[in-house]
Order: sequence, then structure tokens, then C-alpha cells
Amino acid sequence: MIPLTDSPVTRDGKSLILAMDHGLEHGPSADFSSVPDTLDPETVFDIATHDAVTSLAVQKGVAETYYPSYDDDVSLLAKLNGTSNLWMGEPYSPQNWTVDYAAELGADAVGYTVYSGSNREPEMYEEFRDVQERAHREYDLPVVMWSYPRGQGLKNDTKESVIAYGTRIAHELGADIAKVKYPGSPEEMEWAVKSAADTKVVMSGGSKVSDYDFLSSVEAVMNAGGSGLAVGRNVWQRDDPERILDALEQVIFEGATTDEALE
Ligand code: FBP
Repeated sequence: MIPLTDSPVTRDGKSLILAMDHGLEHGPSADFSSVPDTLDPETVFDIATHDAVTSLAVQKGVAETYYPSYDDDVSLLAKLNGTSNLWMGEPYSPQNWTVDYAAELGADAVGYTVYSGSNREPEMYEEFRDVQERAHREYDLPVVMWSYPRGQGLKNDTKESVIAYGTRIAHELGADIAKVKYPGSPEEMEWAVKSAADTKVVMSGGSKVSDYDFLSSVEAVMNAGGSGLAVGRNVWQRDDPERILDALEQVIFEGATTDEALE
């Protein structure tokens, strides 16, 4: 494990990862058409300069082109694998850039999706193994696992036991941070956090909901011992991303309630 108290991708041991890899994962029509300005990655890099954001997760092409202009103000989380929505096979996410190249571009952490339960789980575990060992041994880079149990045999990927299984897998495979979907209740989240032992657990944002509902789920995660959030649409699809980031800063880093943060 990499100690995360003083890491460039955490603040007081907590994280607010802004994710913008949706052009690859979902396609531009799905997530950017309601907010066409975000098709220009600079729009999201500008949002990521907010103090609340501890790192920005992007794919290689975006990092190569835009990160050099933002490296003083933004911490880079290199999302090393990713798949398109056009792929119709069992869940699998190929590696698109190496740890070495991410380090060369100035990455402060690396991220990797693992679909446990897929028929292609063995391949993904092997690929994750190489990434995790190289990131830790050669570069001291924290590793964030997007831990999404998913595949033919899994009917419900947000069930309590499945989410806790996901955080535990992240821990046992050596991730420093596990990013998981919200299992539905604070008690279930608490179990997922306990199952992760000393791997930190952050909640995945999901599709856009109201300010109140979104902040309440983040508050529940923090109360359950979670370490923050990795979010995309619920920030940059809003008319005023800065406002929601101000509120998130209070809930995640200052222990405010949703009502206090929205005052
Ligand atoms: P959101 O907060 O917008 O859900 O983004 C988080 C994220 O993990 C992105 O990094 C990724 O593109 C997307 O969700 C993948 O979601 P899914 O696999 O459920 O389509």
C-alpha cells in the first residue's frame, strides 16, 4: 500500500476524483450532448482546478494533449484501461497505456477497471497485477481500482454482498483506493468499507440526480467511513459545477451535513 495521507491525490486522506473518460466509455451522444461545452476537455480541466478536486481521471489522448497546460493546478489520475460501449462481449476493459508512459506524462496515480465475475476476469487480474506492481515498485504511484463486479452470472451489481466483495477484491489485489457503486444504504456501505480493510473506499457518482439526493448519498458514504467520491456526470453535467464542488468540499473534507452544505 502507498501511504495516502500526504499523497498528491488526497487531502487529509480523503479524495474527490473527478472522472472524464465518458467519451470512451459511453460515447459523446450519451453524456455530452446536454452539455456540449464539455466536449472540449479544457472545460473539464478548468473545473478540476477547484480546490475540492484531488485528481482528474482521464484517458491517454486527453492527458497527452491537455495535461501539460494544467500540471501545476491539477493532479493527474491516469485511467489506464477503458472500453467502449460498442463492445458487446463479456465485460472486459483493455489496457490502453502503460504505467511507464503515464509516469512520463506526470501522473500522480493510476486507475484501472476490473470486472470481477466476467468470463474475462483471469485476463483482467493478470493485467491489473502488472500495473499494480509497476506503479508501486517503480514509481510509488497509488492505484485506484474501479471495482465493478459484472458479467453473465451477476444479476445485480449493486447488491450489498457484491459491492463488499468488490472492495475486498480491490484490497486483496493491492489497490490503494477502491471505487464502487453505492450499495443502497449506509449500513451496506459500512460493510463494504470494513471489508476493504486499509484500502480506501470511494463512491462512484452515477447518472445525474438532484443536488439534495446526490449530496445525501455522499454524506452517507462519509458517515459509513468512506473516503470520498469519484464522480463525473454529477459535477460536469450541472449548470454550475463550482456550486456543487463547493458543497462537496464541505461534506467530504469538513464533515458538513447536506443541509449545511446547501445553505
Ligand atoms: P460517473 O460519476 O459519471 O458515473 O463517472 C464515474 C465512472 O466510473 C467513469 O469513470 C466511467 O466513465 C463511468 O463511470 C463508467 O460507468 P459504467 O461502467 O457504469 O457505464
